[in-house]
Formats: sequence, structure tokens, C-alpha cells
Amino acid sequence: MNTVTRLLICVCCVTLALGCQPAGAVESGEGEASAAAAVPAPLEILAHAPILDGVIEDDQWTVFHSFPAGDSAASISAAWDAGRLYLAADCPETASAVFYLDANADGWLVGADNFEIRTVTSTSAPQVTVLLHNALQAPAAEPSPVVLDARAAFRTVGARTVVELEIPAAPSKGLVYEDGKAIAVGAGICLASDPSKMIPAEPRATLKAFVLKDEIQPVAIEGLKLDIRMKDRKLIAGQTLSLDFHADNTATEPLAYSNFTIGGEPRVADLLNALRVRGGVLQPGKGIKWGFSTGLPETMPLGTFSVLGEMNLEDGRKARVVSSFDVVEPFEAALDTGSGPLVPGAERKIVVSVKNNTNGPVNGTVRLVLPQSLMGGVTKDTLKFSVRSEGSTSRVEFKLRRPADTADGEQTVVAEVEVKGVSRQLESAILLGPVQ
Ligand SMILES: [Ca+2]
Ligand SMILES: [Ca+2]
Repeated sequence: MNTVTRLLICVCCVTLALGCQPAGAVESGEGEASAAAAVPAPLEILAHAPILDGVIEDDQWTVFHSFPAGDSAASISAAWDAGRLYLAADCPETASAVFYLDANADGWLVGADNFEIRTVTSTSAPQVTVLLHNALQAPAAEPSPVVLDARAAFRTVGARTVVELEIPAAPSKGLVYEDGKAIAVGAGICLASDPSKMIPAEPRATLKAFVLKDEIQPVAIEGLKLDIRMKDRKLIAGQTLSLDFHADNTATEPLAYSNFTIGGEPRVADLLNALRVRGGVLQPGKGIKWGFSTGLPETMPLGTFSVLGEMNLEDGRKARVVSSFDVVEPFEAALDTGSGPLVPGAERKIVVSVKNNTNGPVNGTVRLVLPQSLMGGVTKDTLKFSVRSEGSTSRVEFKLRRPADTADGEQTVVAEVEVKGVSRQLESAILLGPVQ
């Protein structure tokens, strides 16, 4: 038996290569009913993008449809990350597969969001054709080709083919993937043994709705306790995130694992290091501890982010622990120039409050930048400060005396706060008024 293995990855071929077709056009009512009737299942965001290689990775895909195909069965899966939707078909050797994407889950052939993505796998390289059925512009049964950088890969091993498809977000075309968004997808295949027959006969009537969920959930396995212990959960850009990953076998049997990984969630996956450690065996009652650290770039955005520790067991199960950290401003500062008019010869307290957001001391300087007319009104225009502990505030006070010969009117006072090269400028108005 000559087994031919094909591994081909193709970048968006827009050639209109038609595979087999569904039996006929679906009226809008049918598809709408099937998409709207079911309660949408959550589709969890991926911690790591799948590799487009015609192999379905463990635990990355959610199977949403299985049906008989030839002598065996086919299954269709979906997955998503911040910028892409992924669809896959695992089936007997195919000639082609077609995927249907109702981007707003408002019904097939309803609205301008009905994408039909055809992949041909009987050729040497997969061909991908994207068609849009826009019910708002034209008879929706007449689709028009759309340029989308959709990519497919397939691999046929023995008698089975796996097709993986990646559909990038395209907001201008209504393709947006974000938390809480509902989408509906469906698929059909044409087997190599009977390439003119679509299975199932009407895939557009089998669309299933999902709600995209961007929170990565922990996955527990009985007898395996995973933990992430961070040295500091509150960090500023440029600092180092340090943690210990713990995996303990609390069961009575050894647990063999093929690897474990530590890294950032998808939003920060490119900004943080990722670690993959090869497998071993956790004996009953024993555990491992693995230190991990990654420097946050100076450009790290503010916000709360997750780090994930995942352990893949040799029996195919996966456990995951999730922990979060905050990226904060190193300090907050406010400028108070007082209220009411400042009369000639009078004195005013100009106060800069600096709040420490880090767990170490914050030391820095405040420089007052005064308008020309008030220069010479302070004896010192730069003061040092120190805020010892997190959450505490220091007040930096300047005494400003209004020179006698200045004109009345509103002026702007600027305070420059600088901490280890990070500076903030604060502005406030001060009113110079006449003697009453
Ligand atoms: Ca893959
Ligand atoms: Ca629709």
C-alpha cells in the first residue's frame, strides 16, 4: 500500500477553485433557526495559537460537530485567539471542505456577515476561496469573492485528512473576534472517494453559535496540584516578573508528564518570555518547583495580565493554573496651587502630592516651572522627596510669594515630577488678583 503523506501550507490562494457544492441554496429561515435556537456555547480563547500544519493539537480545539462520513466519522472544531478564528475538520480522506461563518450569529443569509470559505485539498497545495453572501447588497444567494488573508493547511495520513483553517479578523468586513462576541460556524466535506457528494447534505443548516470568551480558565486534574507563586504581583514597566511554578502529585500513583510550559496570556505572549520544560514523572506525594522570570519591556502597557502554567500529561490530559499581575504607573502625582486670587506680596503653598504604587521606596524630585512674572517668587524651585511604602503619599511643598510688581491675571504653574527617569508634568492655573 503506497501511503502518500502530504504536508502543504499555502498562503491565501484566491483562485476560484470550486469543490463540491451543497445540494441547493438554503433559505434564510432554516439557517437562522438553527443558529439562533441553540444556546451559544462558550469558546475559550487559546493560550497559544495553533500551528497550521494539518495536525490537530491536543486540547486546543473545541469539537462542535461530528457526523458519519463514508465508513467512519468526521469532526469539526473551532478555536480563537486575539486576532484569528481557527476552524478544523478531521475526516476520511477529502477532496475539499467548506466552512460557513456567520460572523454576527444573526442567521445564515441574514445581514452582510455570511462568509463561505472553500478549501480544496485534492490539489498539491490547499486552495482557499472566501466568498461573502451579503444579504444587504445583493441577492444573498449570489456571493462575491472577498480578499481575506485566510490560510489553510492539510495533511493526509493513511485514510484520514485533517484540514486546519485560519481566518484573520477583518473589522472593515465585519469580522471581529472579541470577548462576548457571538459567531456561528458550520462545515461540510466532500470525500476523495465521492468528491461530488457533500456531507452533510446541507451544512448551512447545521451552523452552531459560539460566544467568544477571553478569560483563560484553570483546568484541574484530580491528584495534581498546580500553583504559581509570584514574588510581586504589582509591577512597573521595565521591572522583572518572578514566580515559582509548583506541581505536586497528591495521588497515590506516579504521574508521567510530557512537558510543562510557563508563559503570558495571548495579549502579552510577545512581550514575555515563555518556557517549555521537557517531561518527567511526579512520584506520589512528591512535586517540583520551577523558577521563572521575565523582564517586562519598557513599553509594557498598564493593566492586569495573566500568566499560565500548563502541564501536559503523557495520557493526553492537560492541567492549567492561571495567575495574574498588575502593571501600574510607578507613582501618581497631583498639583494643588490653592484657590482664590493671590494678591501682590502674599504667600501661597504650592503642593505636589506623590503616591507610591510600588512595593519599594519611590525617590525623586519635583521642579516647579513658573511663568516669567512669578520667577523669583520661590527660594528653591526643585525639591527632593521620598515615599517609603506602597500606597503612602508624600507632600512636596513650595512657598510662592507673589512679587509686588506683577500684573494681575491667570497664569499657569507646571510641576515636573521625576522618578528614576520617568517624569510626569502637572499643570494648574493660579489667579493673580488685585488687593481688595
Ligand atoms: Ca495544527
Ligand atoms: Ca448572518
